[in-house]
Amino acid sequence: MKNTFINSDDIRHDFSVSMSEMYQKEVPLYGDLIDLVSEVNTEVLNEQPEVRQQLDHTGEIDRLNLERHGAIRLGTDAELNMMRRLFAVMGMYPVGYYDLASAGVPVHSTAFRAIKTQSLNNSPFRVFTSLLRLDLIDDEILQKEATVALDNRRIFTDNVISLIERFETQGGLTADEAKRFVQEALETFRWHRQTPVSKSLYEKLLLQHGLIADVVGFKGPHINHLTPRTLDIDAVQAGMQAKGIPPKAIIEGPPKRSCSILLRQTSFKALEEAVSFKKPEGDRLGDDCSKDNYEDGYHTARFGEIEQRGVALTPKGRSLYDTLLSQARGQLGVTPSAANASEYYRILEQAFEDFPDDYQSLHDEGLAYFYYQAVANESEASRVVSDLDENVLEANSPDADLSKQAIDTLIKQGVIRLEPMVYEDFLPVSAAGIFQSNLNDSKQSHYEGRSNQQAFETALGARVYDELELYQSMQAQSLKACLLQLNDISQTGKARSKSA
Ligand code: OOG
Ligand code: NI
Repeated sequence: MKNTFINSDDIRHDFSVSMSEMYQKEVPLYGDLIDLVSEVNTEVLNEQPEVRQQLDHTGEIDRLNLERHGAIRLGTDAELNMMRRLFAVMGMYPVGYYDLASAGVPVHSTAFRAIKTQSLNNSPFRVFTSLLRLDLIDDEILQKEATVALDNRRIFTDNVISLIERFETQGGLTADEAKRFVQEALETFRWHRQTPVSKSLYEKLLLQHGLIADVVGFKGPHINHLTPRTLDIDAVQAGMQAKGIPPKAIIEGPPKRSCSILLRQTSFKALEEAVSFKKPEGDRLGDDCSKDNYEDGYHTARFGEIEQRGVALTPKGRSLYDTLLSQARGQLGVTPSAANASEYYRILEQAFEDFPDDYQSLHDEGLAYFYYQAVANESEASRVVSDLDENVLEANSPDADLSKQAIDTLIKQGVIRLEPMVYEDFLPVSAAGIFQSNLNDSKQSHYEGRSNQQAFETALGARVYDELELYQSMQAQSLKACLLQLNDISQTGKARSKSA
């Protein structure tokens, strides 16, 4: 008898719910943040029916209150490789490559996420995953000590590894296996108060970089934040202050606009948490966890974040975004901070006046990605379909300009509706800002950044998906489906008038 396997989207959904429950217990302030976000979202949906309608048309309304993303930091190639296999069980694949060394953070990263529209709507949960670059530490002795510490840890349970192998050989997991998988996988992301390293090693690592201490100093890649999606990040930022949740100084990303683009993010500051460092003599006593083998200390790394997502940009739109952002930062002249926040926002808003702020222009100028939806009735559909070039109708016209013109006309005639495609990825400059504001680092590190996507992919054991290609193909598919639907509506119309 053939086993029935659980859909990966459902495993991902269950995992993200369990992860959120675990994190709310570990970091109660994150629970307060979730409450605030859901209050603000309810208000926006009540007061702005057009926002509700748009989320309804794109299918995002149902996913709004689900978690959006989390982040982890890994220490070795082998950890990254197994993590890829673990996420594949949940239908999450590596998308994008982010080099953060050039921004002073010694990691490179990818995001594990679903890649199909329907899967994203079933569960949008994603994990920003960074790999530490010990090759950037200039102190050779410390580099060796860190390598030994990382080589000695095991971040995956034996059970999760056998379930991953089972998934790979069977091609899926049964209901019972999926349930065990979620519980076992969660162990990797749990917080461990007792460190496997001594306080003195931890402090040396900390002096190199807060991030190195956060990875090498712990038993596993504890989830360091979870991020719900809000429909009004400015309201949440203000609300945090009012609720005594200490916010990060500035909102990263583009300025406030009528048509949100890409991603805006802010967070509450990382908490100082009590940890127990292994005493040097504790090493000789093996895994004896008794209190006597540990001494008290503190670590700062875990926080809560909020994001507001907007439309995904094409390469042309993205390059305009990058130009305007760096123009604004250049004009400010220093890193944006609490001291210059209002000045920074003013400059940013001014710079972004050059970025069209209505969906029609974003579409017509090829700056953003959209879903195409057929909204014609039978007679309209018959009329436009009979006028259309066969090639355009089958979405395989060799003449791109002709197609574009024909589609633009259909949009103007109101038989095709445009809906913005939400940006599912991250932004390197913003990510660096998030890292920095949560590491409690006063110094600014510099790394002679050789970006190294190839080494990252070798460690991963796979190529990362190109996010722009994914959006492009989602848009192309949606256009094809939309034209097909127009054709269907028109055929139904014809059949009906014949039989009448
Ligand atoms: C990841 C920081 C980046 C984001 O949303 O851009 C990030 C980390 O702190 O490990 O999560
Ligand atoms: Ni984040």
